[in-house]
Amino acid sequence: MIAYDQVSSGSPLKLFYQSDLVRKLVAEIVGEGDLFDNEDPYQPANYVCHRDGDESSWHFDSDNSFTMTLMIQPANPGGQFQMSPNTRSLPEQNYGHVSDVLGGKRDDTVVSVGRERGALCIKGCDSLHRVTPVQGDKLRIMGVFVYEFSPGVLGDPEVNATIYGPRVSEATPRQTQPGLKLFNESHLN
Ligand SMILES: O=C(O)CCC(=O)C(=O)O
Ligand SMILES: [Fe+2]
Repeated sequence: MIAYDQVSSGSPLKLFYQSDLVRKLVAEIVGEGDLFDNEDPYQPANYVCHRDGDESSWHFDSDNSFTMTLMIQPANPGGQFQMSPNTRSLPEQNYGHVSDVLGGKRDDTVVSVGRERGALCIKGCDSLHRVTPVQGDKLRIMGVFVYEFSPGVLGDPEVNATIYGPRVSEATPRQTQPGLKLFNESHLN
């Protein structure tokens, strides 16, 4: 993960994220009203890089949110984005079906979503998904963007510590004053 504070201000990743045009376009697609930039120091727009052998295992993204990714450089080969659409339908968790997908018993429901360079993906939180292992020397580089439905939202410091490691956990006070800020759950799954 290359966190927001590590990306230079003139970077295309930040210009894209901060663009009113992009924010409005995404708000129209999502259809839940206005969107706001996340105000966390680390989370708003990140690069996620997968090297040879790296993968992301099956997971759901956090509830009540959407996730937006932009393929910057696909791997070759591997690094396929796979999903089993609508594995759950909250509040129904559909554990039986989830278990079958995880156990490889419902591969018939799994689709590979082609991600060419420049492909933007906006998805909800009900579909199990993963990234298959990257093979070879070509780095898989994905941009991940976090927009919010209300202003002033920060990331959860504990989640940030897990995602970004000691650099962040050592810089973040363990106790935060309740009620001052809204924390999202992690969108950066
Ligand atoms: O890198 C990807 O293709 C998807 C990563 C992911 O888990 C997500 O977009 O929620
Ligand atoms: Fe995810």
